[in-house]
Amino acid sequence: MPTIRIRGMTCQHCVMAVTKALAAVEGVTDVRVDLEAGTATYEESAPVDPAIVREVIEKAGYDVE
Ligand SMILES: [Cu+2]
Repeated sequence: MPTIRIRGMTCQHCVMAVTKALAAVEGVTDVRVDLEAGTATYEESAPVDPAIVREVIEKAGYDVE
């Protein structure tokens, strides 16, 4: 299960925004965002391009480390 580090999340609203952005990516399921750790994990039902994951998170307004 991929884990990514995300910068810029400060509250539950950020968690929801990142969760929604990730869940919308084809092949991504079971998104879990940890606000305190600044991480997100997900399962893959099909191969997911990490570049697309980075792109949607950045579009949502956060930075991927
Ligand atoms: Cu927030």
